[in-house]
Amino acid sequence: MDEQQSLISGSTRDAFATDGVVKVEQVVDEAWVDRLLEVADRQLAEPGPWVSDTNPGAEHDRLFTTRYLWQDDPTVRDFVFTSGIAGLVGELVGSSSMRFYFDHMLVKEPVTSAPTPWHQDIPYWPFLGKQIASAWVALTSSTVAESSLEFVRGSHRWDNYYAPESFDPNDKGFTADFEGKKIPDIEAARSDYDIVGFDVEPGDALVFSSWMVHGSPGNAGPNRRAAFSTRWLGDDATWSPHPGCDPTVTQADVSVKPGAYPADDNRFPLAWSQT
Ligand SMILES: O=C(O)CCC(=O)C(=O)O
Repeated sequence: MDEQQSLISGSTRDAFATDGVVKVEQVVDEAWVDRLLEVADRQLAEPGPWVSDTNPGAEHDRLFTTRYLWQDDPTVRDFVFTSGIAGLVGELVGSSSMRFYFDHMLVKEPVTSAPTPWHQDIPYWPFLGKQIASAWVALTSSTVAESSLEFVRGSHRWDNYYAPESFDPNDKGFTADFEGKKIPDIEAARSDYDIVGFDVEPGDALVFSSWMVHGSPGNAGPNRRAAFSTRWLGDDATWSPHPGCDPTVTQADVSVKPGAYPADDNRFPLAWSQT
């Protein structure tokens, strides 16, 4: 992905602004995919501290996520700083620079019943800003019918901020402390929404606004579904810690005051800027 600018056409940028999500095909090469799959294997065998796991140790029916690996895992660190993914997201959100927030590995073992609940990312995070987005990179093939991501098209423009939902139906975790509006039951009224999903191949990226309502079904298929999401902060991001947000980085960890741009090079390093 050396020439990431040439990968994004004006129409892709327009689609991102209108829909809140785009698929960029084959933007991450096979060598990266293989290295990231090894990270997934290592984490499944020896999970880091920030894990959500619906069925620990099982080979089936398990939604496993682990996050915030970049400070300790050299592969993740390399991916964040050298793969070109930061620039891809920066171009799409129209920012002149991108700081990194965190990485998130998501694995659905074969025949997993747990869906990823419909949610918006931004209320989980101690930030506000419209140029905050994720790049979800497929590490395995998946179809919408099985376990790929779905989005409510244009929901980044709804001006809503819904209570975070835990990915583990048996453990509300940090989301329990949030006080706010519950997300509507999208699944029960799918035809009321403009839902768009993407079949993906390894190396495809779904880049989406942190305000987008999105989710995914369980994994009905016979193979593991794995994806690696990185979370990015553009020029308009402001530090906004609140009850019920992700505790990986708290006020005690940062040199930033609430309401300020997160110019903290230790916690939110600059990974890309427009030259
Ligand atoms: O992979 C999934 O099922 C969910 C991913 C997700 O919600 C995200 O990357 O924000």
